[in-house]
Amino acid sequence: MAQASGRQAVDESTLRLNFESIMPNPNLSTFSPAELVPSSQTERTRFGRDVIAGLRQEARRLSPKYFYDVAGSALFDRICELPEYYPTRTEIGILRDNAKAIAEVVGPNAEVVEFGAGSLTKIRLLFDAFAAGEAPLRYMPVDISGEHLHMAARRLQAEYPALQIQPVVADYTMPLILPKAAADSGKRVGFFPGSSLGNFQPDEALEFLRLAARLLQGGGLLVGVDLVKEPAVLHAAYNDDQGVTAAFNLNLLRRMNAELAADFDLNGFAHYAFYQAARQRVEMHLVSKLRQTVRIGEERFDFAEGDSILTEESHKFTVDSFRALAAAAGFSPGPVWIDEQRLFSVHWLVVR
Ligand code: AVI
Repeated sequence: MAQASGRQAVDESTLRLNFESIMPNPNLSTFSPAELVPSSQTERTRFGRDVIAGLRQEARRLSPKYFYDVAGSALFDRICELPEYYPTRTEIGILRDNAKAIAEVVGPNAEVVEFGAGSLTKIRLLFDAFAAGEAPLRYMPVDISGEHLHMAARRLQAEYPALQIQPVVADYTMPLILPKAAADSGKRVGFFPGSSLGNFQPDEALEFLRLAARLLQGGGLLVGVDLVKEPAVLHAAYNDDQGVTAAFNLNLLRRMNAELAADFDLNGFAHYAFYQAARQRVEMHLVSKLRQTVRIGEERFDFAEGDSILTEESHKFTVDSFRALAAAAGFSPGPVWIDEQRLFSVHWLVVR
C-alpha cells in the first residue's frame, strides 16, 4: 500500500503500541481494548495527511488501506460473497482441501502470526487440520483495527480454549516487535491470506516479505496469492453486477467527507476498474464525471472531467513470478497449492 516512504522510519508511537499490545493477555474476557486502540484523532491526522499528500501528486492516488472503516469493511465482506469475486471462496476451498498437507509443513506446536487478521475466519481452517496434541500453541493476530480484533479474538478464544491468543494492534506493514517464542513451541509461522499482498506496490511487497522473513526466523510463511488469468474474469470480479465494488470504492469519498471535513459529491465521481495486462494488475480509480472543485479543510483540489484518483492496485502473479519475489525477500519457496481452475494459489515459504 502507498506508505512505502514511511515504512523505514519506525514510528515511535506505533512501536510503543505494539509492545503494549503483545503483553500476555491471559484473560481476554476482562480485557479492555480501549487501552490499546490508537486514538481516533491520531488515525484521523494520519489519514488526512496521507490524503492531502496523495491528492497533491500529479497522478493522484490514495492508499487502499483507507477503504476499511466500518462501512468499508462491511462492504468488503459483501464483496467476498459476490458470485463474480472468486478469490475468497477459492482460497477457502484450497485451505480446506489441503489442510492436512499444510498442517504438516507448519509442524506441531507452532506459533502463528496472522497479518491483517480481520475477522479471524480463515485461521480456523488451519487450526482444525492438526492432529490432537499438535495444534498451534500460540496465535498472534495482527490488525490495525483494535476493537474489531479484540472482539474476534474473544470469539475465537471461546472456540479454542487451549490456544494462547495474543492480539497485536498494529499496522503490519511497519516493523513489529513480538514476544520471544516459548521454550516448548514449534516454528513461528506467518499467515497472510486473501492476496492482500497484491495490494502493495511491487517494492512494498518485497519490503513486507523481507520484514516477515526477519520476524519468522526458523519458520515460514503461508501466503495466499491471486493468479494471472483471463482478463474477463478479473474484470468481472472488480465490476460486479450489484455495484458492491463501486460502493466500496466510493465509500472512500464518504469517509473523507465524514472524517476530514471534505465536500466530495459522491454523484460527481464514477467507479472505474480495469485489468492492465502489461503490469499484471487490476487498477481501481474514482473518475471525476465533471469539472469540479473539492475542498478538504483548507485545501482545494480542482478536477477536470475525466480526472482520476487511483485508489487501489491489485497485483496478480504467476506461480513463478511470486516464487521469484519470495526468493528475493529471503525465503525458499516450498509447496504451492492451487485450485483446479488455477484461479488462486496458496504458497508455503521457508525462511532461509
Ligand atoms: C483485499 N484485497 C486483496 C482485495 C483485492 O481483490 O485486491 C480488495 C478488493 N478491491 C476490490 N475488490 C476487492
